[in-house]
Amino acid sequence: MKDFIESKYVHEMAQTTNNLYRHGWDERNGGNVSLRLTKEEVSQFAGTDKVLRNIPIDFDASELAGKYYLVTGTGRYFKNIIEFPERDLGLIRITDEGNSVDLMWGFNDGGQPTSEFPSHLMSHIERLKKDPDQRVIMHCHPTNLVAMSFTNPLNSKHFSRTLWKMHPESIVVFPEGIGVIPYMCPGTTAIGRATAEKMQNFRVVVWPHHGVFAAGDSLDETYGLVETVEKSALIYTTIQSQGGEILQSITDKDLHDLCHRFDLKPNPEFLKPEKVAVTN
Ligand code: 2HA
Ligand code: ZN
Repeated sequence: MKDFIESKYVHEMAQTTNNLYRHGWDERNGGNVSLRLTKEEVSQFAGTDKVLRNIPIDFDASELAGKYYLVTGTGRYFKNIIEFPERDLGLIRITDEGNSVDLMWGFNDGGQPTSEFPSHLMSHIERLKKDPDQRVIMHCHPTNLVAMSFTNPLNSKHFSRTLWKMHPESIVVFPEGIGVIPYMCPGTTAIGRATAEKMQNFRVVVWPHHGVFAAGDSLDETYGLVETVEKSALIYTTIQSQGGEILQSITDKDLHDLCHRFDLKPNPEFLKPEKVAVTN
């Protein structure tokens, strides 16, 4: 029986956090990722059936009792996870009471889950209601998308349409659009609640002046979703740096053609042209 450190889950988590770092989206201890695993998946590996220690959490996660998550540690640098996975990652199981987690593997220098873990769990709860295959919550700081939150109205429809029109892949990859919340203090239950509420309808939620929360079935798919959003934001930024004057672009008719060609069910409200006044 292989040890959990040799599992594809640890390998994929180390690769993904390394990619996030190398993309420049997770400086220093920025960012956090959680991946839900099943009991069957976990029990194929040695050393995952013993509770190493119990860690209290600041949130009632009883709805997720018994579920396993591989999660990045608080204060850890994504730059380092690939080299020290057993120190900077932890495999936890939510206790029946839901006010603490049992550590089954990792965090071997006394570490704990990310400070955003309550926000992750709140989002996991919402995404699981939508689709039982959703396993990943990913938080990172994509530079161009964050920059857009200083120069654009903080409005879900406006952000979604702007990004859809920057590249034809956008509406294909996020036909439901993306959600935007107001600026809020990170690491709080309040931002977790606001994010989870948007997660009822979107897989990507923008945290203005900070970053993004994204959800998906797998680490690859969630990473690809953020990549596509950020690529459109980069094109937006590049247009601004070329003077900002748009001579020709992807039109509303072009969006409709994409929906038809790729059999998309886009957010019908976001397909309609924007009025001048926008609200969240
Ligand atoms: O984990 O990015 O928002 C560090 C952060 C908090
Ligand atoms: Zn952050």
